[in-house]
Amino acid sequence: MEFHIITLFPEMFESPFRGGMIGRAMEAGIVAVKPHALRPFGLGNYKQIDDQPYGGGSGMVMRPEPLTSAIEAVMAERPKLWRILMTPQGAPLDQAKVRELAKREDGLLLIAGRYEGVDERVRAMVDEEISIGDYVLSGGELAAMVLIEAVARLIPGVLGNPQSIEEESFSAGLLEYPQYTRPEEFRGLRVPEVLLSGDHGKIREWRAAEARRRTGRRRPDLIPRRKS
Ligand code: 6GU
Repeated sequence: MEFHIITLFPEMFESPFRGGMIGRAMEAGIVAVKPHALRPFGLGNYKQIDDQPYGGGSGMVMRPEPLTSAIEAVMAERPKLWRILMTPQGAPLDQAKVRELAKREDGLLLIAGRYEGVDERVRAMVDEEISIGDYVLSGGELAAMVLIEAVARLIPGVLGNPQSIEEESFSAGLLEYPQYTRPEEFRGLRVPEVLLSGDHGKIREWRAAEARRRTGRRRPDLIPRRKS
């Protein structure tokens, strides 16, 4: 699957994906990350990208022409890319959305805007808008990388062990249960006895109960609502 990114900072996308499982998937040809520099599409001798907001106010706004030209140039090569504007005003990225995007085999085109904003008319040029959370980043680049990382690991062949994905969706929407590895006792803290018991039914029950308890304490907003 191809991830294209339109960005003022294409070099940001080089090192983060080199190592790890995504790096390996890139070498294997399963995943490709293709940044496209926005600057050459800028206007005039100075390759201007942004300008002052109509109506006044602080901060600069990205002009529609360079973004539109860049989107059209990439789409001319890959007409089926699903276009996503990365913006704090977009729909929040969650695992359900990540799963949905992982099915878009024709690839994604992520447009990294700057925080102060892009001209409203650019919205007509994209298929959807996505945010990675309720906090401020100066640009959409890191948000695009988060999205790529989350989506790429769901693509068949990227993750070493496909069962870990099934377990993630099995625990659908809840936080993970507590995990332990060796040693059995560390600084007086013991691994729960049930995990050493070899009773797989009991272990499954314990993990499900712990996942629910932990989610209720830490993230009550994630507990599925009862239909009344
Ligand atoms: Cl997608 N962009 C920016 N600039 N800030 C964000 C974001 C995106 N998601 C959360 N904060």
